[in-house]
Order: sequence, then structure tokens, then C-alpha cells
Amino acid sequence: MDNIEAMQATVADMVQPGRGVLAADESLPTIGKRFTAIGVENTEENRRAWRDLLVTTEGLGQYISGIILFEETLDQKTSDGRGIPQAAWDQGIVPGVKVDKGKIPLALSPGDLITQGLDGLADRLETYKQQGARFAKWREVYKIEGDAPTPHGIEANAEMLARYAAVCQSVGVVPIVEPEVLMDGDHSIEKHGEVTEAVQHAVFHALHRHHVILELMILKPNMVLPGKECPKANPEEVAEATLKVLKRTVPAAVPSINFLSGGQSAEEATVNLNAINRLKGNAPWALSISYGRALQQPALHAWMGKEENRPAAQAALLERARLNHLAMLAQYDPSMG
Ligand code: 5MM
Repeated sequence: MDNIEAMQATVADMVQPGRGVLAADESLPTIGKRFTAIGVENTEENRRAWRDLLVTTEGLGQYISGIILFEETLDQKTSDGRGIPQAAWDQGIVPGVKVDKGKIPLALSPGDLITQGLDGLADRLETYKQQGARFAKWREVYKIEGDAPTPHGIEANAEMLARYAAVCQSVGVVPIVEPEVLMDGDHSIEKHGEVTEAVQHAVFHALHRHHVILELMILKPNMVLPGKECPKANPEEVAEATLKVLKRTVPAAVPSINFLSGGQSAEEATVNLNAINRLKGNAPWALSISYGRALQQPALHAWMGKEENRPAAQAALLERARLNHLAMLAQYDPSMG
């Protein structure tokens, strides 16, 4: 199989009605924060145990078509001795990997951030492929604060995402392109929409400049929301604002848009996704998930690091995945949650 055929097969395996991506790629500091909240120590064994629990949840493959892993996890094994990527495949779930090295301030551009990790990326991807990864993920982060994100910051971040995506496609790995405009702060939903629109425009211009094949990538954007410190918008408003921006900026060639949850509660993220799919009309792409917290939180709190809680945690994950499956099909009703 050549690189193009390999990526076509990956997209076909990942983009299916009613199925989405589980983001389990928290870096060491981020998983540390999640574990601290439940009183679990951030050790390699605890991280292995948690990701083993996620990937071996029986029936998860009905609703989840891909899982984003952290680099370390590609090399870890389930308690029954299978490689974690293999355990994902055993459920029909495509394994992928987060390849960025995290964000730092963008030099000489106060308030803007930039993500690192391009050096040696092609070589790293060859290793990840041997370890079972078929897709990759890279996240750029934009804070709405003061003048940020500045036009220069938006361009610099778009360039990074496009260079990353081009390197992935050059070695047959499907890139998930994740520009996240944070919901932190007290901005209006309109402001979040304006910034998200500017960001997406810049991203797709850059992807075009870098010859990225849009049919062989997945977009992972934020929904358009009011700032966390503001009263919440209702799901119909979120759906309208989100679809307006995406219809203006995302070419029809992109097969799937898989939202991040970005700090919404598990229930909010499902309700908003359902509203988006209800309002979808003739939008050309699949509208699915790549949730981290909104899929994992209820399971994490059921687990609390205790082996005896494993069945309850797996049941919580499966239920969240099922409810989001219904939302992808616009068949969710809040009374179900
Ligand atoms: C925005 O975060 C991504 C989606 O997760 P949520 O649905 O919880 O918002 C997530 O994939 C994120 O990129 C990873 O957890 C890695 O984050 P860090 O900060 O550890 O690089």
C-alpha cells in the first residue's frame, strides 16, 4: 500500500456515522492534574493502568473509531499482555498519537502562544508507525486576552499546523489538525466566533500553501461558546454560531470535523454536539467528537485509582461514548443522560 492508499484506509476506518475519537493523549503535566483531582499519584504504572482501562472497555468500538495516545502509551501493555495499540485494534479502534511537544509563549508577541515539536518529526513518525500509530494530532492554542491572539500569532500558529500536517502526509500518517481557541475568560460568544473564524481562515490558507490534501486530514476545532466566566449559551445558539463559522471557513473536501470538548461538562458537550447535528442541514462534513475530558471525566471519578472500581469506570466511559454516538446521529435527548 502506498502512502495515499494507507491514509485513505485510515480515514475510511475513522470516519463512520455515529463513531468518534477518544482523546487519551494527555501529556505528563496534564494527566498529573487529572490524577491529582482523584488523589492518584502520577506514576508510569498508574498512567498505564488508566489507559489500559480505557482501551479494554468492552464494546467501546461501537462508538469510538480512533484513540489518540500519548507517546509513552504506544509502548505500554494491557494487563493481559497486549500492546495498547493492538488492544485498540482488537476493538476496531484506530490508534494514533499526539506528536506536538506542548506550547510556549510566542517570542516577542505578548499573549500569543506557539506549539513546539517539528524538529525530527518525520523520523519520530516512522517510529510511531512501527509502534502501530496510523494518525497523529497537533494542537495550537489561542487565548482571548488583551490583544491576543494577534494577527501575527494567528499566522504563526497556522503555519505550524500546516507544516506538521504536511510532514504527516509525506509519511502516510493522517493528521488531526487542532486549532483550539480557548473558552477561558469573559468574552462573548460573538467574540469567540470572530476569533475562531480568523483562526480557521488562516489555518486553511496555510494548509493550501503547504499542499496538504484536505481529503486526508481531520479537523479538531473548538465549538463557538461564550467565555467560561459568562452565562452559558443555549445549545441552539452554540450550534448556530459554530456552524456559521465552520461553513464560512472549512472546505467541503475535509471529511470530518471532530470537536474537542475544551472544558465543557460531559453533559454540555453532548447536548451541544446533538444541537449541531440537528442544525447541520446540508453541511458537507461529518460532525463528530475528539473529546478528552468530556468522555473521560465520569469514568475517572468512578475509578479513583482502585482496581475494584474498574467495571464501574468502564461502564461510565461506555455510557458517555454511547450518548455521544446518539448526539452524532442527532438522536440524543437530555432525559437520556
Ligand atoms: C483540548 O484538549 C484536547 C481535547 O481534550 P478536551 O476534549 O478535554 O478538551 C486534548 O486532546 C489535548 O490536546 C490533550 O489532552 C493533550 O493536552 P496537553 O495539554 O497535555 O498537551
